[in-house]
Amino acid sequence: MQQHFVSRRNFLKASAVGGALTTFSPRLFAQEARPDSLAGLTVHTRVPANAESPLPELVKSWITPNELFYVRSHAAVPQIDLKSYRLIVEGLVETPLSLSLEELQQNFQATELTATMTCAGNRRYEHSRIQPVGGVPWQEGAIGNAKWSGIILGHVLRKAGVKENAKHVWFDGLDAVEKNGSIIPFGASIPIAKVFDKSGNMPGALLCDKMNGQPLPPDHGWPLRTVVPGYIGARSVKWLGKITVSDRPTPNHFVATAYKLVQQGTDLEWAEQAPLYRYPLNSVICTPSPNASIKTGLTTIAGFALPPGNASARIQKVEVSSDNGKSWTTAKLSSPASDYCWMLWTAEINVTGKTDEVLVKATDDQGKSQPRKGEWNQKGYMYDGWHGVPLRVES
Ligand SMILES: Nc1nc2c(c(=O)[nH]1)N[C@H]1C(S)=C(S)[C@@H](COP(=O)(O)O)O[C@H]1N2
Ligand SMILES: [Mo]
Repeated sequence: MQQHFVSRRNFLKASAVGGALTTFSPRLFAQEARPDSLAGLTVHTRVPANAESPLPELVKSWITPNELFYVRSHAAVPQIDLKSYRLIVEGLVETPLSLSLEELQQNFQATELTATMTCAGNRRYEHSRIQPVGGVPWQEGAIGNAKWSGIILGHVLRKAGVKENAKHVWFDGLDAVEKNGSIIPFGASIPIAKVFDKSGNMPGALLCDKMNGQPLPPDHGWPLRTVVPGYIGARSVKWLGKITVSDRPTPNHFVATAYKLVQQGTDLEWAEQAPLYRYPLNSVICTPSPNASIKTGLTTIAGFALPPGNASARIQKVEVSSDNGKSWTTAKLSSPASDYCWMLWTAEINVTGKTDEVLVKATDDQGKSQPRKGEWNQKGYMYDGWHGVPLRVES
């Protein structure tokens, strides 16, 4: 065992580029061993892995291929041994459970759903144009639509027997996030009412072991993650280790403190704000790319639109403008309308010598449209203002 450790260290030393990596780090090793997992993405950081999808790739298909799906991680991919892996279910349940992946797969019925996942920080750089914010400076590519399969969380909780005073379900990852000098798991919780929600055509939460028909890639939470349709990505915990049924939201940093909309950032404001759950209505232009040179006349633009995160919400229309929002052209929706899923769209716009930008905005079936500007907040979450792409017009 010791020998094995040393040889990995030597291997790492030998393979470190320019001597940058001098001490053995098991957390780095996990990432370095898979140098290509982010190859198709625009990388912000490698360890932890934070990388977004190139926008032109995103609109090529309603389902986002795994290798093009954004990765948002707060720590390195944990090394998990499937032989000893157990999903723990505890808290306000009659019978706590400890299940191997195989036991989960054999004792519960598999199901599949298609849902869009997006990071609450998607489009964060827009906030920074108003006033600088920290965090990964996501552009518009921290979003994707996938077929998730696995086991309905409600079935597992029923098996454990939920006690009457249960109100929230906590999820703890097996990763190790450094926060204010200590190491914590990434965690989330959702109201138990979401787990058993019947308003959509799919379960409120899934214990997911397959993404687009393949075992979950390591970056996306192998061997098991939660998928919570309609909620910000942060509620879909990767490398899931423990589920706790409780009468309150989790005290984990990522619910108790992060993922809230605050402006001043006083202790009082942090304490008063509720954790974010559902994502908002949004739309983005994916092609042409910023500063592309375009000939005057008709040009095709394409993108996606995301209905807000409740089951029945639909995109009613997507509109584009080439004259700063004075006039709007209705886009053609080119993909299925499905609960918790984005729609792809294309539009023909007339580019003139005066055009310097194209804009998009979406309206949902409640008649609500995106605001011109998103509301700034300290952590740069939920940017939902009109998306604009600057163009260079060739005359
Ligand atoms: N254990 C764990 N789960 C996690 C995270 C994390 O860092 N650790 N990041 C969350 C955030 S903020 C998002 S947006 C989604 C991203 O999922 P993806 O990387 O599969 O796209 O995972 C969520 N689940
Ligand atoms: Mo996120």
